[in-house]
Amino acid sequence: MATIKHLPSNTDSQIISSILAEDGALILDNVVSDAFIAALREETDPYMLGTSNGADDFSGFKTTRTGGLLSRSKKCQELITRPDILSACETFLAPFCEAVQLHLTQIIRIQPGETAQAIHRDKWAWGKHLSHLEPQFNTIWALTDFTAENGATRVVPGSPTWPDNQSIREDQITQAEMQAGSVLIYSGSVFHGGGENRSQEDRIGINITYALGWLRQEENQYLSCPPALAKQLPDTLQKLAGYAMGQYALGYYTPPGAPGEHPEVVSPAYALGKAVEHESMGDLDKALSTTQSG
Ligand SMILES: O=C(O)CCC(=O)C(=O)O
Ligand SMILES: [Fe+2]
Repeated sequence: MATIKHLPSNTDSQIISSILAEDGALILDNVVSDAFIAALREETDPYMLGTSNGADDFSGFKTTRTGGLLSRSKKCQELITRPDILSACETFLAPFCEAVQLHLTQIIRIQPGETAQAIHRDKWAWGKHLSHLEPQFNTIWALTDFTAENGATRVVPGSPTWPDNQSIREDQITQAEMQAGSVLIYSGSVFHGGGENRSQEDRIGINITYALGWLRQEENQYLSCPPALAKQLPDTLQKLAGYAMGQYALGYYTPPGAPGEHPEVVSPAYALGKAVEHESMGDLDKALSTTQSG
């Protein structure tokens, strides 16, 4: 049976990127401490406990999914912007974009009795239109141990290049068993799904995913974290959330107001009260350059 490689937390981003391209998944062991997890849970447990179970089979009738973590949790913000993860993400997605963005934040709590989620590719969120490229870099941070019994993510290593209609055999599936504080990194193309929870305990993970800057985000960050909240974020997070131009002309807006009150065309950063270049659509030279950046 295929296995998921376990690597140390300081693994080089190039190595992460090449294993991810081939296997579609890997685990970095023991990246964050128990104290970090406790602090994150203190911030997020009230929201998790206030979340109802999913309303369909895919979301899971015994699974809670809690989002909006960009504005709800400082510890989650730390995870989102970890330089080692961002660097691996940027290396992995560089062939397909100028900039990466935050795609979603979600605490996934699989409760006892939950059945296995259907095996899928996360990039199907955009339909089956992206078969030819890799749009996504995903993490699930284990907040509890992930075991075969409690619903550790099921993964089909080596599946990123398989056709969308490939039928998956049970013997091709393994599970991302890992200790709390470890992280499963997986691509948008690998076949995988949440596991069945046959234990008496919750399996809790925090799913933080990133996508090509020119795609629509799965979690709408402008509504989950509107300008009034985004103003309080560090610059890197504002940009990752989407409060920046995606590339030339991508994502500009026209501020509402009286005639002449505002510049006609501005970067989303303007909504955060930032000084922006008036009437600028971004970096035209970069957009028209014939050399590839990635
Ligand atoms: O919770 C998990 O282990 C994976 C869930 C998943 O793949 C999904 O909801 O798309
Ligand atoms: Fe998934």
